[in-house]
Amino acid sequence: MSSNIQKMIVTCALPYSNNSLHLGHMLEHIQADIWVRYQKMQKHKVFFICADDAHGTPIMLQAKKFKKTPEEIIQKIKIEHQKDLSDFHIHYDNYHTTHSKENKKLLILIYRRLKQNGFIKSRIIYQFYDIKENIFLPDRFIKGNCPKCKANNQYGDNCEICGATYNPTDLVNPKSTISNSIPIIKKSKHLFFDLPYFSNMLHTWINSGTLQKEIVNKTKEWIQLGLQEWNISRDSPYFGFKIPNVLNKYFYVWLDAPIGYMGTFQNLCNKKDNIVFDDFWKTNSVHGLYHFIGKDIIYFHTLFWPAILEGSKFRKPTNIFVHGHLMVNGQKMSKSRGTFIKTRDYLQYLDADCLRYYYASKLSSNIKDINFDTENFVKKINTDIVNKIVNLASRNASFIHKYFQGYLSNKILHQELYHIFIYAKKDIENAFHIRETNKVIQKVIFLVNLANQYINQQAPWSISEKKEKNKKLHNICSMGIHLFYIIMIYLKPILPSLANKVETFLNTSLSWENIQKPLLSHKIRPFRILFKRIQINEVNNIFYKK
Ligand code: NOT
Ligand code: ZN
Repeated sequence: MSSNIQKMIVTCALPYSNNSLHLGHMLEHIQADIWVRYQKMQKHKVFFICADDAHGTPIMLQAKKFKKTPEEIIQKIKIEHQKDLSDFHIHYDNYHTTHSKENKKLLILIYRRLKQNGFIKSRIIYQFYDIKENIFLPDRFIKGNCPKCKANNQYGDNCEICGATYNPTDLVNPKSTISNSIPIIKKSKHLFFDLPYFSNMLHTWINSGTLQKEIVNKTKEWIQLGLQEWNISRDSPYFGFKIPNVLNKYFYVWLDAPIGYMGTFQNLCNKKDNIVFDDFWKTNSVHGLYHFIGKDIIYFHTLFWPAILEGSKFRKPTNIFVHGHLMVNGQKMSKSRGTFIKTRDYLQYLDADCLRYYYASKLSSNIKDINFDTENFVKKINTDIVNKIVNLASRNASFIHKYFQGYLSNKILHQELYHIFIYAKKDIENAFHIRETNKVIQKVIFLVNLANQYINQQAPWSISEKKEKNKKLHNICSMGIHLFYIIMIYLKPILPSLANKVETFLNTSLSWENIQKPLLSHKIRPFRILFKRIQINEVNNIFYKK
């Protein structure tokens, strides 16, 4: 096995420091965490990293509003984010922040290299400026009438009514959303990254790899339309890193955010002496670099990010894993409908494993949106986990304890059935690897149904002869436990908390390499409740609470 052990860095998109995490974020973190846990069970060396995305105008304005420093805000939010993630059993090897010395150092190194290589240009542009607040206005801080359909209250970048996209200076009757005043147009010199230069390289890169089809097509479309130079600077006041030797200018948050992947990894290397930064980031690195992201930020990861890396002589990503958005009962999450759920609100009522299981049952390798259907959720958890999976253990364990002192028998009674479970391994491995966890769950449910049918047919409860001495009873119930054991190995990446309890109950650890080794003559512990049935009103407490 040791010869094909791979080393890799896996990331999720870095959550912004200005808001709490919600169930939409969890879709991504759970998907990535399952994948990483699976890879780690295969003995691959995975560094799973993430960080808070700490810079930008919104965070600065928020700090001002609460009379705090941005540093105070981002520190508090980081603690909250990390607690939420760990309570969902998302296990990062390092969780850092983009507002770090490692990130600053790498950002400046990358900027210097890009500049030396001639990829940074400067030119004057005209933007809206709020004279009351003395600040240039980002697109999202200007509202006005759509230049096309005249709908009012539209943002500076696109119209939510007719879908038109435009420049903020095209808006009719523009207003600053910060001070409500009418902004003036002011000029300022900015720095641009020469993205168009990389068009050919990007074209080759997207076609050579293993990117999802939809992503290749989307990116190709953008390249064909013609790439634009990318403004990487922002005027003061801003919360971010200053650009060296340029007065009153900061790096745009979207430049230092992806570099945050590297900064976070650097920070991990600083803490551990056996990981070498360059091994992973030099141009010819053989190690993996995988980014899990949502479909709203494809652009940044298939255009800007690889171009920045190429232009500054670092390696490019191995793959970008894109997922769709979360919907609730068929609609976009919405605060007014009561379907915009923060992770903490969920955790107050329900176990993290319920959401992990539900998302896993829906997630695949395509970028379609995932619908959270509250009734289907309750049904799936109760039927699959409680009635089928956990019940398989409980209905057999009671006999093992009552009549056989907790020892499993020394034989596999029905080899044929047992082998169906073992042979499922290949399909399940493949499904995990290509992120088709919906198929993993389908296969597991197929197996658990077989196991329960088997127990129903054998009906251990109806064996009436002296039970203590009854080999048949012992073998049937042990068979049930063996099958449960295999199922729980398969489910361990998805349900870490349940797997943990099962390890205690089965008195062994659930590991992939032991799938073929039954627990013959093994002593298990008494069965205790492993999973609680959930109620629709618990779920409605979370969702439709106003
Ligand atoms: N904070 C951003 C967001 O959309 C994600 C940044 C991910 C890091 O929530 N970057 N890149 N590229
Ligand atoms: Zn419009």
